[in-house]
Amino acid sequence: MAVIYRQCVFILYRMKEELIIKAKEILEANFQEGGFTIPCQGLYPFQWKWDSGFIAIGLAYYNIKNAKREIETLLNAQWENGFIPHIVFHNDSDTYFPGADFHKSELHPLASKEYRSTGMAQPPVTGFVLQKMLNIAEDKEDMLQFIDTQIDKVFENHKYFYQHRDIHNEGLVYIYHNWESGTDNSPIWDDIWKTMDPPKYSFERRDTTHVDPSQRPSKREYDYYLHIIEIAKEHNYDDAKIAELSPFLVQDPLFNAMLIKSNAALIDLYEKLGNNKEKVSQLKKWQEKSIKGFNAKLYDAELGAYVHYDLRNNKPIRFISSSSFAPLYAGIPDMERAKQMVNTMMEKFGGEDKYLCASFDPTSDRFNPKKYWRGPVWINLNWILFYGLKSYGFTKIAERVKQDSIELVEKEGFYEYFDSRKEIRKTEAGGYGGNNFSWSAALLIDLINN
Ligand code: 9WN
Repeated sequence: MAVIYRQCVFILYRMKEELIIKAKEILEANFQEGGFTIPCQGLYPFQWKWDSGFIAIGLAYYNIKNAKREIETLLNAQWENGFIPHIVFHNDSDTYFPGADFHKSELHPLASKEYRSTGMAQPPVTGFVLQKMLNIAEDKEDMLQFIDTQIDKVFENHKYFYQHRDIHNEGLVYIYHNWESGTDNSPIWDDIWKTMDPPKYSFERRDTTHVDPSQRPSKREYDYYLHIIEIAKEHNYDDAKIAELSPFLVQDPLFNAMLIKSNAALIDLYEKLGNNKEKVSQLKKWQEKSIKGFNAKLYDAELGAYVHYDLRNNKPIRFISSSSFAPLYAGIPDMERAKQMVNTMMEKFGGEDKYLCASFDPTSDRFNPKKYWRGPVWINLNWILFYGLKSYGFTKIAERVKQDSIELVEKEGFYEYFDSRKEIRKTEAGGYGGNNFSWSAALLIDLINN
């Protein structure tokens, strides 16, 4: 018996070692000369903001130099007003649409003069990524010195959000585009699209030449996406004008939870660095207000989860997605709420026939298990949920999220997203979107090491 047990442990150990080797190969292949990592070849040929953060975490385990470069390169593209763009177009590539010529970041007077980019943000993960890099690094002194050279840029980015994106002074910042959320075609936005009637633009999609169109947003959805950017461009990406005119203006629980988690990380890091009393006290003020505003406005007691709020149309968007549980990672709910959330998660997303955690409520008629953010499991959201659940003491469920993530990658490969239904594996593969996807590789390295 003991021999069989030891053999099983050995096989599992070897399988995990092999996964780590493959993950490192992917990250190496996707690392570019300019000092950044593309999310995957062909489909996403530039540097993306929240991808870069997750990637730096994986790199920190075995290549500190590249982990630092990843962050430095991203932050070098910061605008003079503190804004950090969602895509930095380091190179010319025609495999992606819409590219730099469409976004025209140069319209904004304070945009980077060195790098072309988009004029929209993505979830602010960089603060907690720096903290995580410090935890991983063996040479803490060296990592702290590096953090010292970068941290003010992240602080300025948070200042930008609170100054320009919290129009009602609630401690909650808005996103003006679904691409800012990171969860691009979530069914959460469907009712907002119904309030819009954009022109039918003619353009050449590139994503559907890399990936089966049934796994990507529709042409009409792209019309909505482009239309919001056209409005922002008409006003040179002016924040006040966007807040006044954008048909899409949403307080997103995932985006705000990432900001709050990063605030806490910046407080911790500034305290470790010393001599930053004013910044720490400013961060604490933002933090207190944000957590209060978040709990007062975004929790839906009937659904037992946090929801998005549509600021343009003044109403909560009452659907549950994996973003609804992200606040656990930032310590936002009290224990009673956390328990309600976990009940909701297990009841709707957690059946034994499913992998945790679908990106959208599997019991909803808007759920689509193959289509991008309308249902598939994403490794970055699972990573956020793993740490969130663990921090509240839901150890077993956290462990399941972790094991499900590892099993999915082991079975299917390092895909961008995965089908949550276990039974479909009997007849077909369940890994979708881009393959050899960087954050799936990077975060798996971290999960296996934890
Ligand atoms: C638009 C890069 C990005 C991720 C997003 C994911 C997808 C882009 C796209 O890819 O979005 O930003 O063209 O579909 O939704 O979360 O950062 O991996």
